[in-house]
Amino acid sequence: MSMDLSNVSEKLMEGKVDELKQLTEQALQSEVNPADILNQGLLPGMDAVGQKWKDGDMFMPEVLRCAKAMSGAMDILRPHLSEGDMGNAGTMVIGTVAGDLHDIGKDLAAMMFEGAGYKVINIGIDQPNENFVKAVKEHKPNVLGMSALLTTTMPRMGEVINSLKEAGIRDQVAVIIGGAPVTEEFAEEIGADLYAPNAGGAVDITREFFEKKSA
Ligand code: B12
Repeated sequence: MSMDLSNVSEKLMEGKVDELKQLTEQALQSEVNPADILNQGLLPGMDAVGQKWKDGDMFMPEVLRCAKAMSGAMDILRPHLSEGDMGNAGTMVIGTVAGDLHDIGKDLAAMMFEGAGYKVINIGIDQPNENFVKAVKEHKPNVLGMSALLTTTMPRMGEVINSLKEAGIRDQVAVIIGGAPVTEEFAEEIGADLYAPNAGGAVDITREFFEKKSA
């Protein structure tokens, strides 16, 4: 059944967590195609949030509320989606490095990648270097994301990259790093493939990276 899903986008943009959950459930009960709920309702809403944020028309607390609404709706929708519905952009492993407990930015980045059709494995905060390597071996992602918010934990990112080299798997994965103190120069210095100053832009530069690679 088809249905106007702009109200799904609207509730997401207003950050109405419970109302969006109800709406998602109602749509499923009315036999709206789950992939349509995602592609015509949630994703355009999240895109618009990302754009407003970039333009300075929305602030962090509102963005977080929208992200929470998206996440709640996805919990309801996920069991109804087939692998194909989720998009096949690839797989991402993402985590915050050892000694670092900050996860808000990492989770936003994870959500943006999920929204762009990635299967995202979020390994959490304070992850020892070897856990990143283990996760890359296990899940064979095409993207590895690392987050650090402290100048004292940033060096862990370079160490993980070195461990990937030692394990002979560095070339199998594109490494993208982020977090407030991280810079483009730092990314270059430690041999990361990509750096993004914000979560919205991260998806775009990753897409460009793979397009260039396959050209
Ligand atoms: C919230 C917060 C906390 C919370 C974290 C809660 C949580 N669940 O995450 C708590 C209270 C736990 C905390 C603790 C500490 N914090 Co703190 N914290 C912050 C604060 C205020 C906001 C961080 C945040 O969430 N920002 C919002 C998100 C959305 O932004 P973001 O993380 O930068 O992420 C964006 C981008 O960077 C990017 N991104 C982030 N990660 C990734 C990953 C990838 C792959 C990609 C592509 C993009 C990406 O995308 C995101 C969205 O655009 C910052 C100040 C600041 N302005 O940054 C200090 C700050 C980071 N904290 C700081 C400090 C010092 C600490 C403590 C040591 C304080 C203390 N003395 O106890 C502890 C350390 C704990 C630890 N071991 O990690 C300092 C760091 C200084 C430094 N340069 O090292 C800061 C800068 C505050 C300051 N000015 O002093 N903190």
